[in-house]
Amino acid sequence: MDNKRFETEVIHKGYHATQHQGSLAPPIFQTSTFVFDSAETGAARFAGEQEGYIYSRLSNPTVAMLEERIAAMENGERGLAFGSGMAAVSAILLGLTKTGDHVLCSEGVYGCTFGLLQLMEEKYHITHNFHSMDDEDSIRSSITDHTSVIYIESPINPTMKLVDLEMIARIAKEFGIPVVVDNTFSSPYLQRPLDLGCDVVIHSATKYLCGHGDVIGGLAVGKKELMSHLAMTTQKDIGGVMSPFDAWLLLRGIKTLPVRMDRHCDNAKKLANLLKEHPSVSKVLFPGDCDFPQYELANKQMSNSGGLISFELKGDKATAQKFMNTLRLIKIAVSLGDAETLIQHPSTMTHAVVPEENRKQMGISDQLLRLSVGLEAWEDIWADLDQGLNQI
Ligand code: 4LM
Repeated sequence: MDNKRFETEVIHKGYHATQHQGSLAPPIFQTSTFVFDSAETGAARFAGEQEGYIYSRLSNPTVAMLEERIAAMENGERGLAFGSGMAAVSAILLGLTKTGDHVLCSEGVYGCTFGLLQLMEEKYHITHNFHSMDDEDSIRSSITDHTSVIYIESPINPTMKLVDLEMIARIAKEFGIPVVVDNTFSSPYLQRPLDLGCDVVIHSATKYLCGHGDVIGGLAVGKKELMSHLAMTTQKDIGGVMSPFDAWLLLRGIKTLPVRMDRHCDNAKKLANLLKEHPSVSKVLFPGDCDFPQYELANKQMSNSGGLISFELKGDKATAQKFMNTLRLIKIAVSLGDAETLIQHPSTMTHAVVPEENRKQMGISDQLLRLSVGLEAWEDIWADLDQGLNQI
């Protein structure tokens, strides 16, 4: 899908005027259940013999519109909506594994995904290991007879390390193992893992897809057969589904994803360059920086470098916290992809649940900060960062 088509799809896909009496804004079908015109109709719908809505945990017209839209944006066959990014991650991971299986994972994931993998190991004996995923032979030798999923974030939260998605998909195909990619940091505007051969894409829709910091939601896209199976098992029976109102807010936010992402990316490039030059900053981790170790890979698989910058200060945890407390415009908050610039301290916030030893292995130091660059004038964001950096 080229960008022109993408920019049109984000506005129109899934909208069927005849179903909405011409309303330009889609209706919010705020209902838990749907009335059957007869007992036989209800029975036929439950038996899958007749199309139609039954109950909003199974499907809902507003949510279905969002699912159709995200499927088009990721160039996949079927989308599913969940009540949070973690509901999507858990439904997919639990749906693709059973007791005794093994998950091969990128070297770093969001803190709650780390927690979920630990829980799966403790309760269901589904093991996992983290792998740098930069050497083909080493990846092949880490795949065991029990490996049932390869799970990847790229860029990885918060270290911004990348995984070569085309390479992983090629290796996984040799073994017949599905590759699941959490594409939250890029959004489908910048990176489309299914086009690179991966099998399932997950989003915390809470982030760039929403864009306005007012929804918690998750989305997943993949082949129709697999997603339909997940819809009738882990989505329906665990039940972490999205509300119609949240789907409506997401449909609205998604319309402006391309224009917002362009601005996030432009702002982040300017700020990354300025941070690099500042004497209080020891390291900048940003895929759009030509000194970034995986700059070539970023150019290969992402159409732009995104709106997240992680950076290390010269100093320690106290330096990082002191710096955050000096900021005026920039908000101290977890989450990302909002209009407001947000800063957080991964080792005590998003990745606090990850034991220190694992954090070190992933590259999360106590002086690492993650900046989600917002849509404000970059000069104002820089003025705030600069005054803070000059105080430490
Ligand atoms: C954060 N992240 O980093 P829900 N996948 C990735 C994520 O970054 C997140 C989730 C899934 C942050 C939240 C506090 C790569 C979340 C989970 O929060 O369940 O929508 O997404 O700041």
